[in-house]
Amino acid sequence: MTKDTIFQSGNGGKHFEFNREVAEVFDDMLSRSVPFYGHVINMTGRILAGSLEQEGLVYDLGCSTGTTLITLAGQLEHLNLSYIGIDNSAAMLEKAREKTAQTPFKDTITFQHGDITETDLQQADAIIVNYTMQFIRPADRANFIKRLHNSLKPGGVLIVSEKVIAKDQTLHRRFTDMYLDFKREQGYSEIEISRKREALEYVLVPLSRDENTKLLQRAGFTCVETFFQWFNFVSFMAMK
Ligand code: GEK
Repeated sequence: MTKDTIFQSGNGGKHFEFNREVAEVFDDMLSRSVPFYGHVINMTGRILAGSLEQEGLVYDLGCSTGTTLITLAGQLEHLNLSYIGIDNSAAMLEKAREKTAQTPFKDTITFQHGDITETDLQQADAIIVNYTMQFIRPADRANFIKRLHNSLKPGGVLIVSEKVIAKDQTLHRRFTDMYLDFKREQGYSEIEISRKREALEYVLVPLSRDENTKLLQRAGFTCVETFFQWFNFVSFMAMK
């Protein structure tokens, strides 16, 4: 895994982009920037194992380098599932295809290049949107989730993980401090942390846990629960 050193040098105040440079170090970046990343994938697998039938279709929207689908295909090998990952970064998908080609799952996992707010989805049994809705314009999120609801079969499962803001200012600051400590413990320097924060401003726009829950409920999901939270990172499960 190539080490993420992107923000060790200045990036000239540019906004964060999912380009080739980022794709190259993305797996290291994510494992050092998203607390309990591997655990969330593992819990997602457990949820799908308990909800899916023997056959089915699973989407991963904002699939990046394919880590989630490759891990799930291993964890759910006893089921006969097909997996589709969609991302609008060609560089991410190139990595995803390279990684998948080295696994036994090259026939079950496919990738599509596209904007997940516009791409037509087939009727699916499960949809995963991990750490990606936060990059969609807030005004577009209600429609986006409605589309996911329409694409799921009755009984289908939606998994959404997001960075969130705490509604109370003091708690928000405390949670943010916890996250900064996490990044320092992962070996990121103060300057790297602050440059990335600046680059992500207006690009990654988190909502609160309740706002996300309401979006899911308003889109028609009757059962919505959080199954994991680490300070300002939350994973939701919703069923149609
Ligand atoms: C993981 N889920 O490993 N259409 C398609 N792709 C998009 C869009 C869009 N409108 N907006 C952003 N992306 C992954 C991690 S990363 C999270 C997801 C992060 C894609 C973008 O290209 C990137 O690959 C991904 O969403 C977000 O669990 O970097 O914090």
